[in-house]
Amino acid sequence: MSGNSGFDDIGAVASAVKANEQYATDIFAELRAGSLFGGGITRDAYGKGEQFAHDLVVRHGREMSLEVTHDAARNTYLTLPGRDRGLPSVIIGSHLDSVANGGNFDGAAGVIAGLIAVKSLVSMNFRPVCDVTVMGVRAEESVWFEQSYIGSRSALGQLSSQALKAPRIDTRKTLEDYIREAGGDPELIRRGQPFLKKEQVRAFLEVHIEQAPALVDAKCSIGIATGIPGNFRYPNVKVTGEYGHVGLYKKFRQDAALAAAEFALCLDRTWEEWELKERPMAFTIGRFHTDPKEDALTKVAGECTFSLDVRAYSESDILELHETVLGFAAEISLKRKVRFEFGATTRAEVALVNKDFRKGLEEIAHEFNFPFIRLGSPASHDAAAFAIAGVPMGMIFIRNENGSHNPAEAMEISDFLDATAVLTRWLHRELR
Ligand code: HGY
Ligand code: MN
Ligand code: MN
Repeated sequence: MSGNSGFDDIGAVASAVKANEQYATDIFAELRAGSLFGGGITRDAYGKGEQFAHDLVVRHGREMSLEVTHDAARNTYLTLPGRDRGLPSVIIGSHLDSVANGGNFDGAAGVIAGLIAVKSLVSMNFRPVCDVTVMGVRAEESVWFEQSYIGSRSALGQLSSQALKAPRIDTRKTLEDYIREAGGDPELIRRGQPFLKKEQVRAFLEVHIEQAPALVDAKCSIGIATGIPGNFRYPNVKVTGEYGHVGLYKKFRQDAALAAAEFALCLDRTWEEWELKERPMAFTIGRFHTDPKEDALTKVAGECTFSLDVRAYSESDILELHETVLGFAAEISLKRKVRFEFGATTRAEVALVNKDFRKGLEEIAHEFNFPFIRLGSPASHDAAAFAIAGVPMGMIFIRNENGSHNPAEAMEISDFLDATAVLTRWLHRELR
């Protein structure tokens, strides 16, 4: 009995998910315990921390008798076979790496939500019409190799061969060497050989913590995504001026630090103008420093480097912001007699959520009486890589306190269970 016939009681879905509260709590605790390095949570891409997380979800997948597979990038796939295995599958997942000294929920909550959703469906004797795969994605955090969507783009045959050459910022070992040592096959990735062909994937659904306080403000446990911002990044912008004596008169200075600071403030003023015009964007200078070998209290800085991430929700806005950024650099270079070298760059396109999925998820939130808001994602997510590759995607956000990419990142298990119940019900409703 597939448990699918005429079965509309969403209460059964809610209680099946709720019954897994302790199980979910225990997995998060196990995950935290195995991710503690240097005092905080660090699941370094293709390092010990991320590998621990993949081993953990594989163990739980095996205990649930799911089929375990990996692809050339060593992404993890845990599959509940469907009634008709020839049909395109549904993939539910997120990334298992974290930033250094980050939180326990960024990415991992989406993989554990997938496990709980499958566990709940199985407990209801529900057999989906197609395969449902929980995916643990590799190396989503760009902090490690300064490349976007490594694991998901590899799975979809869309990772550039230049990305494979990228060194990890702390060890300088290349991505391809890490993939090889993890038992993967960088050559297959270089050839753009997809493990996931878009015609074989019916949907990609990602549950993820919000990583900003909109849901806390709105007093909602969940949010339904409308889109994921695209971005352009320059990890190492270098401004070169001239080192000089601390007493040098202003008109003779070629001050790299002030030039970089002026660039940042120009961009901040642009952000304020866009906010007034209700044009969503964001920019982040996460690193900003003079050269520690040369800088000094009594020297005018002759060099300053900084990282730049600029994101927005339409391709035309991204292009406009890119022109704006280059314009500021040109203006300030002339004015301060310095040189801006932007260096290597990466780009991720804007990704829109599939409208039918969004509507379906909102209907289900109403069914459960979960108050929710629609949200443009503040962060980028693997679901964007799927949408850009032509796989329809949807996202459910979980309210989380204290933001993200910091050790104070928090998430209530009850909010996690609300998001998981919506995910489970979507699978149950769409795949009967
Ligand atoms: O860039 C992002 O927003 C994601 O956290 N990697
Ligand atoms: Mn994330
Ligand atoms: Mn993140």
